[in-house]
Amino acid sequence: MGFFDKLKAGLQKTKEVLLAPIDNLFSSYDKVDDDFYEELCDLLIMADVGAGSSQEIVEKLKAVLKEKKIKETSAARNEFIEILKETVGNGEPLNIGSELSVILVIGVNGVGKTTSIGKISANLKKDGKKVMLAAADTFRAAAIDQLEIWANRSNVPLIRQGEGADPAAVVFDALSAAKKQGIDVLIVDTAGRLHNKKNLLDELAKINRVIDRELPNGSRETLLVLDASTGQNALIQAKEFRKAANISGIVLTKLDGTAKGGIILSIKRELGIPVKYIGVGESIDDLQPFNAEQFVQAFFDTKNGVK
Ligand SMILES: Nc1nc2c(ncn2[C@@H]2O[C@H](COP(=O)(O)OP(=O)(O)OP(=O)(O)O)[C@@H](O)[C@H]2O)c(=O)[nH]1
Ligand SMILES: [Mg+2]
Repeated sequence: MGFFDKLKAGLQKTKEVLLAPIDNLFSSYDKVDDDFYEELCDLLIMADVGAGSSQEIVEKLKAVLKEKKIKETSAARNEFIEILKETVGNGEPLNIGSELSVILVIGVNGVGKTTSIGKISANLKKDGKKVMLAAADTFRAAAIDQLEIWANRSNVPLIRQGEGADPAAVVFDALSAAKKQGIDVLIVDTAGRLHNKKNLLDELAKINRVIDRELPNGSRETLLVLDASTGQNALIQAKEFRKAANISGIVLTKLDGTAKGGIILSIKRELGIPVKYIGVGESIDDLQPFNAEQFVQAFFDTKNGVK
């Protein structure tokens, strides 16, 4: 199965709670009216789109339909699809320069940081980049071993120290090794769980200071990994991490099998950060750069039925 088919299959549950009721709504009304808009807004909110974003989508639809003098729900549906496309925003490419670039990967435990790093390495390697990984999640020995498995899988070097080592020191080592070996992209795995939240945010700040010092002009990317199945909670996590890091992109994982994929419609508005990758499964090719056009197409492709 190609990525598009996996995406389509993965979005199935979200379609059941978001698309199917909305399609029912569009077909149960001939013409749009206030009740229609109100019901549409409720359906969006129930599908984890978030109250603010849901209202904004409905207001935009109202404005467009008024401007184009559209009253029939059949024509309104096409305008609705266009608005959703706008709302998810465009994917943006990774900020990778011609010199050594660093991708710092952050997020709470279990969201899919290490797995995503493995998949991004494989992606970048396919594009001809020389990739290196840094195991800066030193909180658990198993975390380091897990990253090593991914490093071996995509055949890229890994810089590691022992469990409990200072993560900033691991990053320092990795930066020196990467410079010596002419690496294009160094990807840094970080801990998602520490003794407390303050430690975690302080540690990230320290890692950032090391990168600032050792690679002042290098291209930087800080990817926050969010688990789509946590729905609106993911936004709360994002707001916390923002306090410690300048997040440049979101990796939205686990869109497969969740009914809460509607979260993707509130990320741009609530965070103003582009979604750069989406994940739809556990294997190496299940993470791809985000493409809004493809996403919306997969979402509305009902050739094989919504259910
Ligand atoms: N279904 C599905 N599972 C995923 C996806 N991405 C990651 N996972 C799974 O989620 C689990 C956690 O992934 P990890 O990569 O270990 O998460 P982490 O953020 O590194 O976790 P910590 O190291 O504990 O902070 C693993 O079982 C992954 O296989 C995805 O897109 N879809
Ligand atoms: Mg991990």
